[in-house]
Amino acid sequence: ETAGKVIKCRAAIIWGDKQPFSIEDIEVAPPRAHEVRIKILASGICRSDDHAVNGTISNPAYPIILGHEAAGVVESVGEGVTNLKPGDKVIPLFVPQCGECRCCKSPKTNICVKTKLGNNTGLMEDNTSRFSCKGKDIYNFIGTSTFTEYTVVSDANVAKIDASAPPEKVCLIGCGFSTGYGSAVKVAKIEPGSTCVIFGLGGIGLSVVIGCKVAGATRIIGVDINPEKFAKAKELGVTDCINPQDNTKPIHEVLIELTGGGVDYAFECIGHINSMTSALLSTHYALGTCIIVGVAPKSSQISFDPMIMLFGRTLKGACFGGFKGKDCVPQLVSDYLAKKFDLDGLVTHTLPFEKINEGFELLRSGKSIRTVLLF
Ligand code: PAD
Ligand code: ZN
Ligand code: ZN
Repeated sequence: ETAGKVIKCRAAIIWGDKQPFSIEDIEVAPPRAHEVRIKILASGICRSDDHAVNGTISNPAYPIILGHEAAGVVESVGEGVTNLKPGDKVIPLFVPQCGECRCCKSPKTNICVKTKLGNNTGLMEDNTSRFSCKGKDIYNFIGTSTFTEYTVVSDANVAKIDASAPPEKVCLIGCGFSTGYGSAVKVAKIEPGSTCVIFGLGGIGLSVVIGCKVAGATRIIGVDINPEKFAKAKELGVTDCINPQDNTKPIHEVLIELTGGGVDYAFECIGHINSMTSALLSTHYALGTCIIVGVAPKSSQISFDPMIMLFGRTLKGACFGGFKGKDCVPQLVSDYLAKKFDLDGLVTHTLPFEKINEGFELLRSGKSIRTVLLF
């Protein structure tokens, strides 16, 4: 019985700017009102975690526990938590769903006012931390923190899932898979017969590919500077692979020629401002839509001739594939179990949690799509 008590366990801590992960013994305090303590079973490594390590995106002061793509089991719940109980299998949500704010009440967005993306305080709602190590408080990451054996999240940041779901696979529904898949099926709402291009064939881009395929796109073009990504992309449904470095012409010109005037849908899944502009320019000038999924470095700016928007192109962006987490994550897990889509191919590596630094090396060297850490 651990309920109500401090739990001593291990976590991967980043102590300072650009430092490696350090496995430490930590203390995890019991959940307070409207909080849930979760035993993490599996956690994927996403490029957004690496952005946080590098300071590419804004993050709070160190020390911090990163990680946001996981599956686990509820260990205990705080006062006022009525919809979850110990033993429930869950996925933590980095985009919460409080159910009460203006955004949550609108069908037009999945963002909730409690979302910590871009303004990560690293603290719980009462401005305190549940993690400590060597007498120091440790910050959390975008309402989740999953590179730890136990975490505490707000009850707005957790979705209950089917008890039979394999955590080492469905953890990807906590970020990468849903982000890409939803960008295709929910944000773009691709029609059958569409032509699509995906810039960046990592975990996010390949999940867009899976969504394009499910939605019935007939031409799916993949763009990446790492040709080692092309074999898996083709397996998942990409019809044409292009390396921009093999062409002397700008990539958008290549794509406009290849598609007879531009694509119906372009997805930027890298996080580079230049490829965001290329993606926009590769869409058909009147009926094309560009969706920005990649996270660009903080304070970057894009400029383009506004005339390119005048004939009706659409430019959008989305977090977490436009899915409201509590409403959609349980269904996505059920759809996975019902084999409506297959995400197993995205998991190229599994490692014991202690080897987290090795997992990040696999991502940085371009060798992995997703590495899943097992606890
Ligand atoms: P990843 O590193 O696995 O994939 C990126 C891919 O882009 C790799 O295959 C690279 O080889 C390729 N690439 C790099 N530079 C170029 C270039 N100049 N031209 C073409 N290809 C290139 O990352 P990921 O798939 O985990 O994440 C991709 C981005 O999406 C990243 O910026 C991440 O922070 C962002 C993201 N957004 C959300 C969201 O909710 N919007 C969620 C999760 C991740
Ligand atoms: Zn992510
Ligand atoms: Zn809300």
